[in-house]
Amino acid sequence: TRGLQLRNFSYCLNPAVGLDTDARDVLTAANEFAKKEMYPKMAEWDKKGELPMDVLKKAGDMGFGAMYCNGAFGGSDLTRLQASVIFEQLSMGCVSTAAYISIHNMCAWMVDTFGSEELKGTLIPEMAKFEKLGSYCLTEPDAGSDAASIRTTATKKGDYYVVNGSKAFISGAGTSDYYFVMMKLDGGEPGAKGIICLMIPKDTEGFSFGKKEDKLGWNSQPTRILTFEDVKVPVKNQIGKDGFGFKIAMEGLNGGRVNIASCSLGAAQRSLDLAIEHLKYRKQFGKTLSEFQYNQFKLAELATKLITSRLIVRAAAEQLENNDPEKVAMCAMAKLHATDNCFEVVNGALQMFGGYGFLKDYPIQQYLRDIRVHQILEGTNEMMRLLIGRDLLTK
Ligand code: FAD
Ligand code: 2MC
Repeated sequence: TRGLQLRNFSYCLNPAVGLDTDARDVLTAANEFAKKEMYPKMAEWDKKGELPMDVLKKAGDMGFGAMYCNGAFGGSDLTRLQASVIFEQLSMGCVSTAAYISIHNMCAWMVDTFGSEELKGTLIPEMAKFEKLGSYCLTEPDAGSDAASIRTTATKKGDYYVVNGSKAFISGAGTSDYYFVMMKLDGGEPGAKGIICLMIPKDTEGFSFGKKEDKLGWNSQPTRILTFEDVKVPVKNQIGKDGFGFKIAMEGLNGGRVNIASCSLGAAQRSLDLAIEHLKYRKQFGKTLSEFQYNQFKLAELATKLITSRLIVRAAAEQLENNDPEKVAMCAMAKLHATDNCFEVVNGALQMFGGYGFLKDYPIQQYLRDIRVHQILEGTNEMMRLLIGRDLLTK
């Protein structure tokens, strides 16, 4: 676990640079947790393909289950910047597990911000401790990037909605307890304004799961299709008002995008730390690889990509915290920049390991496999360009 140690001497990649004392304390706690509880198991979880429930419970004890939710309901009251710092550190220990924790936190925040007092009082304390797990359900087989075109439908019948339809690619599906599902309201407005969000518990009649998807990465968390056949959901399980489901989903994703980008930072930091150690140790042509100027320059380029990524992610986290009007474009920019650049950092670090980088005995290939999907999910990086472009052209 050498590379997970925080260096005390001057090191421009030090993730604590620029942070205040509180954020540094949070960083140290998350770093220790990742080093002790996650990194030693990361390869095993990749093979096993199940969420490590014991470690999630310990993460709950650390306050990582509802990080930026209100303390009144059991949340940790952390800032978005502090949460980003935590996700960066946790992903050094296991990207896939850290990323699931980020989705769970996005769900908890949606309840905390838009849910009824009753839902907050019931769900947040359980979710904060990872006693109950959450899944975010927007994508459908025929509606991915064009999320407002979803077809899962809720028909209101007295105190209940009757839900029919399906969701695709749902992280945590089958294991999670609470499903936060976006759907069309029968008879509601067309498009984004006709969408509602319902919390559907796992064991509800008519709610079933598809097979566990076989994936390139993100293997410590299951991904499945969900099917709803005449599922009865009490109206009191609705998060927010009629017509606000899409807005709630998008507001959740602003934070989700910063968090996923933070998970790419951790993978890039760790891969670069490992590559630096390898270059100093491995000899070819009678010299250590670090003595070749090509490698020195390459390291400098990769380090610059990592630092620019971290800076934009932290700036977006602060804008989100302050609810700045630019937050949507800024979160999109942070996700686009950090997930693309950090993938290049990890790929470049893998190259420095030569053939060893390709072996499963070494962790870099897992970081690479795990962060590839960050360029696709929580809105593809093409959709991030769309959001940024709209912001530029409509002001
Ligand atoms: P499509 O929308 O079909 O896009 C295909 C390609 O076309 C992409 O490159 C896209 O950028 C491009 N494209 C589409 N429209 C345009 C356009 N207008 N201009 C230019 N290019 C365009 N979803 C959830 O709701 N909950 C989850 O928990 C969840 N977890 C996931 C976990 C994994 C491992 C994966 C792989 C996906 C997950 N998703 C989840 C779904 C994810 O959000 C979608 O895969 C993603 O939004 C893209 O949708 P799509 O796969 O349907 O691709
Ligand atoms: N934050 C706040 N509001 C937003 C928003 C955001 N990020 N994005 C859109 N909105 C608002 C928008 O302002 C509009 O509100 P209003 O009518 O009040 O002006 C409303 O939502 C409808 O938006 P658009 O008119 O932009 O809708 P359109 O259909 O044209 O495009 C688009 C929306 C492409 C931005 C959206 O569909 C999108 O983000 N697609 C990507 C889907 C996605 O991110 N999926 C991730 C699934 S989760 C996942 O992958 C996990 C791993 C958990």
